[in-house]
Amino acid sequence: MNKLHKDLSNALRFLSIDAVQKANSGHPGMPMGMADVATVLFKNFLKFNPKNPNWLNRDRFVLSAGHGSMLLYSLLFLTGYKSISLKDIKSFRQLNSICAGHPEYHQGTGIETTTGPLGQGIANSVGFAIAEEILKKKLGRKIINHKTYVLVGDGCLMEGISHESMSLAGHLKLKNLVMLFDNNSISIDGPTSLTVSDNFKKRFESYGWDCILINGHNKEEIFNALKKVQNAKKPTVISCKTKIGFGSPNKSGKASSHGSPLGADEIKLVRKALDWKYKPFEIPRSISDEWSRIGNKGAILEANWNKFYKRRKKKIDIVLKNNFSKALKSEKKIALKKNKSLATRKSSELTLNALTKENNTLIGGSADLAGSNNTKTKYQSIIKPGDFNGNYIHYGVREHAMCGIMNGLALHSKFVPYGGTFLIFSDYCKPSIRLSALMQQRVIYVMTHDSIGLGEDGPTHQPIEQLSGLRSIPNLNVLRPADRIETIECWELALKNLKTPSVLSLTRQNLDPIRKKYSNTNRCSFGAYEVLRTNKNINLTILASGSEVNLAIETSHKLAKDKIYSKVVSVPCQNLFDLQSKKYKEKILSETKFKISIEAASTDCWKKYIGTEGLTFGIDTFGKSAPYKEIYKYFGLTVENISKKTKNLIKG
Ligand SMILES: Cc1ncc(C[n+]2csc(CCOP(=O)(O)OP(=O)(O)O)c2C)c(N)n1
Repeated sequence: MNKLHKDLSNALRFLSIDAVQKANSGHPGMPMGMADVATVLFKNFLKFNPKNPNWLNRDRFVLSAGHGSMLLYSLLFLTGYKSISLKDIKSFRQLNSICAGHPEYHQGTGIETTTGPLGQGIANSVGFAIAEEILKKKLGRKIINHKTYVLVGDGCLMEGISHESMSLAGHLKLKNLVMLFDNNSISIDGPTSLTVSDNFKKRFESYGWDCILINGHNKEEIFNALKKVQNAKKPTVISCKTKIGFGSPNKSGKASSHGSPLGADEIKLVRKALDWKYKPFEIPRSISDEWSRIGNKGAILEANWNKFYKRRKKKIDIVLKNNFSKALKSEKKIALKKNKSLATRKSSELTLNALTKENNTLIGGSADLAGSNNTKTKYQSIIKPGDFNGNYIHYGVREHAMCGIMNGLALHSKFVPYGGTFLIFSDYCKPSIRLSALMQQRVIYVMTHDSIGLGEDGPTHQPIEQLSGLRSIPNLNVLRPADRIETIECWELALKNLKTPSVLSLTRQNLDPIRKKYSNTNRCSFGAYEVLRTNKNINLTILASGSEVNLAIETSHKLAKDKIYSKVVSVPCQNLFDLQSKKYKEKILSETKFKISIEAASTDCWKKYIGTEGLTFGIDTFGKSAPYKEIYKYFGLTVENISKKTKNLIKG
């Protein structure tokens, strides 16, 4: 091993060791084990410019094994990213430090995505690689031609999402995707032989990936493997046999180096073993200069690229332009003219038709439910193996991967990914939905069959607690429109909220129109708004969402016959309503003492609105298998039952 390589990789190791020791928590083992691979990658292959972390044609480096975050922070600091200083490294894992426990995405910092939940980074990187291929088709190879490198551990590869994502990546022949597998055979509980006997090579090859086996501490082998993948015809795993905690006399190769500080005494021994004579956090000038030189090369690369980019900038801006407003406005007018009973999943399809006719930054898809989720429009074509002219992805029955991949698509450039499945399977998507919200990414989840209204498929397919659960995720808009106009408005909200992902909760069954007059204002943007009142003076407020707004309207009319006057409030988005002014919220909620809510799902999230004098009509058990009108009846979600109980409440 030559001296320069040793110095460069040891700089990464010791920054990581010292930061973890100072924080008194963290994971030194992985950075110590993968320092050699990272050094060769950044020194010889990775195309990046620390002066412009947003450079469109940079290679993406994703640390899926997010617990090894100090490896990434050390690389970013040493190569000259402004986002991370030595002071930041010294405040690793402290409040508000950019060097958080696990990498947290912030645009323009070099941290490409938030990782930590193992395996997510793999799905994200498949999204990056797909985005690269689509963009390359649209803009040409001189503008877009880069790779995505994803560093994964044994843990990432044990997670189901790795199987789903890698299988799709192999199928699509994502030759620009390179996985660096930290094959150290250690995880937290000890050797991976406790749990895994996979033949990795066969596993990867069966997905359609190439697999190169190397010694992850041999500079030449690392170099040769990375050189080979520059002309890959398939996605490739470089399986790097490494020693976790490399250099630690007592802890290397052991789980004890995985997730705790090495300890002062052991660190002294590592310094000796690796011949590192410097104090904690000290990087000698000669070594830091070398790392800076590595970072500085990127500016030249970008400057050369810029020559082409500038020439074509106008065309690129047109290709990447999102102009959704015009399409949505005219769709609203058309919808009012053809106002008939329609399932909101169908209304969503009609909206998407209008959107995809004009815009090509929308990348649609579904987890094998394209026809049921109504996500594919006549203007979209399919992305196929090796052919990225299209804008619709058949994700297969891989919900979790779909959502992680959509995060990658959104992070990569200006693409707006949307993908469909049944609302019940949001449970299979949740870890990635949560990350869209945490990363403030505009990802749109089209979730149909959103209640017992789906009928005969029964309780396994009928969402109950999903809406309440999703609504409690910070920075996620759960949009449940009641008719075609609300569906258009909800799509507009999903597209306009650039830093908030959305779940569109849509029905299988037809719904009668609620909104019959054109309004320029997006009324759903208030989260809740009045759709009907049976008198000027009222003594009841009925809150409802989606398919239950019609039920609320009928109930309101029935109660009026008994001189109980009410207003009906459609609540397409609780999250947006909660953000309204105090005055607006009071106008909606404080007019009457009595309030009831109707939603064919868990009543949990309605309790905050109805107060102690109210009633919630919903379902707090599992659903039933039957024709849907019978199930509504079974759970008391009928005009008769709701009006009877409400009358008792008010009249005592
Ligand atoms: C989804 C998920 N489950 C569990 C964890 C907790 N966890 C963090 S690291 C780790 C073990 C990872 O092992 P490996 O990938 O081999 O990392 P190494 O020990 O080589 O650093 C676990 C279970 C997590 N971060 N994410």
